[in-house]
Amino acid sequence: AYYFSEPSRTFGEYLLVPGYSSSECVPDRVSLKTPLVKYRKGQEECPLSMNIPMVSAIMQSVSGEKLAIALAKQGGISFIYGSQSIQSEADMVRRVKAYKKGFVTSDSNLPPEATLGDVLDLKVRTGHSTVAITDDGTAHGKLLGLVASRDYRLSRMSPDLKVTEFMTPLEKLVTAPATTSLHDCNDIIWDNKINTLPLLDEQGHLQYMVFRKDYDSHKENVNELLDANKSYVVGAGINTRDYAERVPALVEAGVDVLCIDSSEGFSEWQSRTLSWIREHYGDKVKVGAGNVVDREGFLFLAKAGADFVKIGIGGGSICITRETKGIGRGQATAVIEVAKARDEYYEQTGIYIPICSDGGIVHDYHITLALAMGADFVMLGRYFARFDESPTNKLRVGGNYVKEYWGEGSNRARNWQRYDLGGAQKLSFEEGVDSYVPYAGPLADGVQTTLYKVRSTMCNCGALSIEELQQKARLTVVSSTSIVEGGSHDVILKNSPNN
Ligand code: MZP
Repeated sequence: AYYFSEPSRTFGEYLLVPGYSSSECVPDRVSLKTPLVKYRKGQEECPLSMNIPMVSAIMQSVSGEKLAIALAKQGGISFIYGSQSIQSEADMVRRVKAYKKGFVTSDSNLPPEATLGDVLDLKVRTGHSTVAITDDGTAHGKLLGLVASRDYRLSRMSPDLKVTEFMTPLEKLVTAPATTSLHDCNDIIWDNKINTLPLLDEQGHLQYMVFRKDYDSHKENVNELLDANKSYVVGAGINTRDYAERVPALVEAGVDVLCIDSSEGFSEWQSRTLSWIREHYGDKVKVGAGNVVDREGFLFLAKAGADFVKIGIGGGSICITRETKGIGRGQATAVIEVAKARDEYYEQTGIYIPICSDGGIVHDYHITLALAMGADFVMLGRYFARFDESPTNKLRVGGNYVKEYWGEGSNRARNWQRYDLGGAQKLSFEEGVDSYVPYAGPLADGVQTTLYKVRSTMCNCGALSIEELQQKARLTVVSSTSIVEGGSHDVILKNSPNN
């Protein structure tokens, strides 16, 4: 047998040591944009990227269509669960794709003096969660309107906010939906035919529409504009058994990216699935593979043609694979090793294959740790299951609101394909549990708070982008005694149920 010389570790055993942060390094300026699929880094743009480094788990209790839309609005991507019939999975994808972007807000209230003729050539100030619309497109122009995200108040207090002079009167505020992607709006165009204000992202895709008071009289034209090609990005899970039927159905439904959903990805089954997709669709269909926990597993899937590689065995909150089968690896160690292999592969081939840390995120800072260790994005199950938009029941248990959350390897999900090793078509034993998680309200609020923490930690490390974080991060293993020191200690908590 081969023995690894170091014990495998998980996120809770690490901390980031702060680096120098300049006054330029403020959370509002941090970009969380990240690649989703492989590309020739330095030579071309990544063909599919995300504005935030979060995707939702390929699970019945997590990624339905409602959550997919809510997460896409925040700039992330859901992978619709594959443990359902091909027809119903494709229908879910189709419904997400059919959902039109845009919103109508009753309090849209651009200043009355901003007549259409005045504002044809507007530019938007970027970098803040507030967008000031001025007549000459500069900070010195005449204020015509403000578009603010829900975290407007936070950003208003930010010392870096340079549009303070535009902040009054507040009645001129137009409230846009909570979003992090407003940071990315870099262009704004008045369409003088329809009295609307489309906010576009860097790729020129429509993110939000702001409507004038007289919207009603122009409704029909607006609906036309919410036209063509403006749908949310959505992913879907596939398995290594029925891909020849499932993949065409999902592609036909308009899916943007696929992922082979398996508890163990270092297998011939995965390379067969990837080869079939390449044979039938070339590079047009994007597909991730996994899960692996080491260098060999990564290189195998990279060479087999995966567009991204997912990392993690046994670390999921509902997972009992390590207990039942004795396989797995501490998530932090797995991410660190795979990230190193990914970087070497890039140096040798010029191809950058994004990697995803899947499972085991307990605290928000674990996301930052995973990114610092080299992950391009994280996949979360428990985290998203807690929100209103997850497909499960909200119940009251012991005086508290909870949501149901069950593993794909539980008897409830019976996703035998995820654990398939080529034998009988059944789940021979359980590898997951059925559970409750504390209810956490709307997804938008939760994700924004989490990402504010991520951005803040990145600033403590002097990083304004994920790539910079990966270069600058300094990590330390912590002793079990210092983990105790990290929580509140030696005080009597006022709100403790024991008092
Ligand atoms: P977590 O975010 O709840 O900690 O973990 C979610 C991840 O656990 C999923 O993305 C998937 O990789 C994994 N998972 C899903 N079902 C099971 C199971 O039943 C499981 N064992 O391990």
